[in-house]
Amino acid sequence: MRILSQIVLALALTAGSIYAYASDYKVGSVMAKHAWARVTIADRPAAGYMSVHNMGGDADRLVSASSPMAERVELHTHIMQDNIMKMRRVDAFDVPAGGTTELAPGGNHLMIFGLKHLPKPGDMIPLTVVFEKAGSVDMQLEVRKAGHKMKDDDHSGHSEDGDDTKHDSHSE
Ligand SMILES: [Cu+2]
Repeated sequence: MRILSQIVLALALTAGSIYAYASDYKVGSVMAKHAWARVTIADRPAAGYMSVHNMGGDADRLVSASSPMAERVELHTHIMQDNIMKMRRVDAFDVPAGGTTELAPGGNHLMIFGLKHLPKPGDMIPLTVVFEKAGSVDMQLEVRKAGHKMKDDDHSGHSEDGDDTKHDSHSE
């Protein structure tokens, strides 16, 4: 039994990427969980989501992200303007001390531009996220189908399709 569990552990370690979605990515006192990406169609940017927990006593900020699989990654948020949900680029996402910052559909998200190839659901997008204080951490975003919503999402009234159309205005 003991030997078996050691073998299982060894397999799990070598096949790390397969279990990436279940992984927590920790750097300093910051931990990212539930990292996933929504990919629509070619030529449209993908969106990256995760929960960021700050277990430390000092506020931190997510200041940038990049991927070897993409041209660039921007930090975006949604704002209501004249009753229309719009996306706006921001410089950072605050991660308060002892708090959680959610990157989720309809709110803060990472916008992934210029993917070198179109990933399929279940594929991974490698991503490096940089925190002002904690430093940088490498992670994998699990690709999910367009329109997918996490069960614990509660962003009612947000249109997934409209969201995607507005991404076009960001492409230059
Ligand atoms: Cu966006």
